[in-house]
Amino acid sequence: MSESASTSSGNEIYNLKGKRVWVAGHRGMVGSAILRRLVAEDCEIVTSTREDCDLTRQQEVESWMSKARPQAVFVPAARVGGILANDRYPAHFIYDNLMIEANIINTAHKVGVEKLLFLGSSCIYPKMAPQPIPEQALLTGPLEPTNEWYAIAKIAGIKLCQAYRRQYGCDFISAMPTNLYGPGDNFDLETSHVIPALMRKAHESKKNGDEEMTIWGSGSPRREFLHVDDAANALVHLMTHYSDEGHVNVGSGEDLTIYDLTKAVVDVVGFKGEIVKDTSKPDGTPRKLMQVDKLKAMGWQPAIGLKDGLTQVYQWYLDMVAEPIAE
Ligand code: GFB
Repeated sequence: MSESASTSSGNEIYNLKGKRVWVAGHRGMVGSAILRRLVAEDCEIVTSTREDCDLTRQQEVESWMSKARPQAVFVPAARVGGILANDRYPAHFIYDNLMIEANIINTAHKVGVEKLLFLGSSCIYPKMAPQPIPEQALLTGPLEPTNEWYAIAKIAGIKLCQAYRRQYGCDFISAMPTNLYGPGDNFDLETSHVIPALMRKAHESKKNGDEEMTIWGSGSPRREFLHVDDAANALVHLMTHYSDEGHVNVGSGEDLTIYDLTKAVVDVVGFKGEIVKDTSKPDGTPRKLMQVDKLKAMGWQPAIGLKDGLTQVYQWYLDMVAEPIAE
């Protein structure tokens, strides 16, 4: 668990102690971080596997939730992926995400869930949003084309929470995390996000004795990163301290170029070769640094700096995924 994790204190409006809490999507990187964080909350955690309940199927979700009767629900469950996966599989990204969120949110209302936290992503904002991006920038301009399918589904999720709050008085809230990384990430080079991809490329290039490694795009886009344990801490903080219609940004408040990120990753991995740019691959949105004043005003701070976070995740990768490097 992150050192930032702490049990909720002052101004708490929803106490998780003794509650039945469902983390939908607990096997993913974010879901498993929420599980680790919830240990400090003294609640009863319930989980479901795909065999118990396929979240894209309405009947299965209704039947499972009616039996499990969760009082609080976290919704990190989603089809997620990096820039290329979003671009290549638009139907998967829009359909699966719409189904998952609509099924869970509608059923949460039907079975009387007390509190629900839905997770979106910083890609919901317009491609040319002001930086840092305030929550109010939502729906003020065109989206980044490589991920508009995912973004539209996630915007629909925010609107579902708002609609059920307005019409039925449900205490459903939404959080929009920035680009997350951490243990349990996807290291597949085609479908992953940038940090696991760079880590794997640097590791394999070092192992093979290559003179260079290739990154996608120009290296100039800027991204903000947050360790998933910091994100999980923020999400539990929101669950226990926030109840309103507006979504809340979750980020570190700092960004860097992809080229500088690459230098930080190769430094952690110990790859000494050249960094080559493949400009046939997309850059995506030029910058998406989120304004996190709203969350910080509620008493949350990130605790894991990027360098420490990368070092920890590389160790996890070495322990759990990588082929060792023969010395
Ligand atoms: O992490 P990433 O795939 O997602 O890419 P996005 C971030 C930046 O890193 C892009 C560059 O400019 C990529 O071109 N990059 C450089 C690489 N080398 C690599 C590499 O080897 N692999 C990958 N994946 N990128 C996604 C969205 O956007 O982020 C989703 O598509 C979602 O909707 C998610 O919001 C958090 O930040 O561009």
